[in-house]
Amino acid sequence: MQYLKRFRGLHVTLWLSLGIGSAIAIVIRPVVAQPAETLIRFASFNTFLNREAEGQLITDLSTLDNSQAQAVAEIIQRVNPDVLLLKEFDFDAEGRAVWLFQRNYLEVSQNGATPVEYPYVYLSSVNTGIASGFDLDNDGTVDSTPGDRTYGGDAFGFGVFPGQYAMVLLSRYPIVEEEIRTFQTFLWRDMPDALLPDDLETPEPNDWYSPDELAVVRLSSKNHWDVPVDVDGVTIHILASHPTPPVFDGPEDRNGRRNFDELRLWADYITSSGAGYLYDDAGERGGLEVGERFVIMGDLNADPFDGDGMPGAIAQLLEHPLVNASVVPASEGAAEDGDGDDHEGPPQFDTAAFGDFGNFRLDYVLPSVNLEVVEAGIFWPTQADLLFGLVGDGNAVVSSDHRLVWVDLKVRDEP
Ligand SMILES: [Ca+2]
Ligand SMILES: [Ca+2]
Ligand SMILES: [Ca+2]
Ligand SMILES: [Ca+2]
Repeated sequence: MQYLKRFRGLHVTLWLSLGIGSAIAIVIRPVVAQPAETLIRFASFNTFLNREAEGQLITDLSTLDNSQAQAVAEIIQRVNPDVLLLKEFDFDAEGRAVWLFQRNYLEVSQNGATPVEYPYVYLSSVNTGIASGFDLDNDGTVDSTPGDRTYGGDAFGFGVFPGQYAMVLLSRYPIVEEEIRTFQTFLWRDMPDALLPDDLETPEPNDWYSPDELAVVRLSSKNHWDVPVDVDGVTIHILASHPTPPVFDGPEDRNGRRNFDELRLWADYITSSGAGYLYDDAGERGGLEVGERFVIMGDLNADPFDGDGMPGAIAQLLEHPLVNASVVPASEGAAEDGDGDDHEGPPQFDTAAFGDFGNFRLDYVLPSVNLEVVEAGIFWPTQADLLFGLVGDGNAVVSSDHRLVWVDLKVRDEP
């Protein structure tokens, strides 16, 4: 593991490996009086802080000793990101759960780690668990009673109550609230050449959803946010999403197709000429201006090599000319854990551990080409590491079934 911390007046890079027989190196270099660039750590973490009942997360986080929340908080404290996107963090409109998570966990030292504070917080409602009023999973009934999987199957995004599996952005830098854009209500059918699924038992094409359903079916399974963050006068757009996993469906592959198009939304959004069809929740059209800086973050539920996603889904972003995917975050823990499975993908790049299904690369922090990557990594210690207990062996969830992914970016005044 490598941790990079900033101190007043000095940049201290501390290579600290807790494995046996390892070396420790400390490099101290002075910072010029008027720094022309800032080093910032961006991170994405699917925290698994979702619960089966509305309000349960608030109850859990009202304590100081929920062991899962402690492990999640310690991971965040150990990595110490500056801008952090949490996924699978249940939504409440007052932001009570995230307030409690900050006060009772992040701002409390976990196992001697330094507490972390995030003065800027963004969250919004998501499509998970919002009843559509239609039979979207085509099981023959419209389920509008929250609390079970058949309800989730008919919701705009899968969730057993409104707001399950939501997202939260935490930042040490100001969020430019008046310029936030969200795409919660953008309709799937309004994407040109959308990969609308087909009911294979009827001759008509692309008819899994009826015309009445397509008039309400939303593309984003949670939400797609463009949250601008002001880094010492430089605006960086955080493009946050959590596309649906490409599984839990039938031969029509409605979730695989949706995952592909949810990723395409960002590929089009960052290509100004291709984004004219997009409208946000305020009715404004179009995508990012040419030359803007951005970081696409999230559990994107798409592995470049393995799993049930549609071919080319994540390549829409990894191979996009405006995305800087030159540095692939890796970890020794993932390399150790994934060694020996039958996957094609290199195990050291995996970010999620799904037991018998193996490990997958699903979580991403993808900057724009006009941002320079200095370091990148995944919080996945090896078994010999003193911090291994925070992730465990993958057979039971200690903190999360996903790992925190981070990227250090150099932000210049002039790109
Ligand atoms: Ca239907
Ligand atoms: Ca149904
Ligand atoms: Ca059909
Ligand atoms: Ca793998």
